[in-house]
Amino acid sequence: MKKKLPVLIVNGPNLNMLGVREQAIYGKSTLRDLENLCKKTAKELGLAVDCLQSNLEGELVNWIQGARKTHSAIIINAGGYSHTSVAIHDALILSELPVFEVHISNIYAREAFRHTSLLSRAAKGVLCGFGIQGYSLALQAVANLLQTTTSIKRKR
Ligand code: CA2
Repeated sequence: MKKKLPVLIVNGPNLNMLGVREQAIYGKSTLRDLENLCKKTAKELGLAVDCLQSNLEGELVNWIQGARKTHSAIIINAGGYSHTSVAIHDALILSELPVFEVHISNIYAREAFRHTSLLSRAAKGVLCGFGIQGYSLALQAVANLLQTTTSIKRKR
């Protein structure tokens, strides 16, 4: 059986500050906890993950572009760039990979400027308000999708 490519998990600006401040909104978990949860969930699902975080928009774009041939799917929380970045939207479309967008908080229960994500049009699914558990749910969605895709391919 062909080995599955890893899933790229991309976190954007300020997510390196998780667990340090604003615990009422984002919870107590740190970025390290979040990444460990992703690795544990991925292992249970028979997937591999690469976890990256950057505060720089261009670096996020470069990683997404690079994932086209090396990864099977992208799970992204682009932080504040979700609400502003045409460049990240375009890179996600160009990647031609299945994309799941995650937000730790429920962006619709917050300030109006957080209610629109420019990235959602490029996503197969959006999870928000589930805390860091949202990343596990997104990995389950990826696992289901890849299984379906593989079995459809096998049937042909
Ligand atoms: O809810 C989410 O996951 C967000 O993507 C988090 C972003 C925010 O700009 C989005 O609107 C929603 C912020 C990243 C985390 O910022 C922190 C700031 C201080 C302390 C901890 C995290």
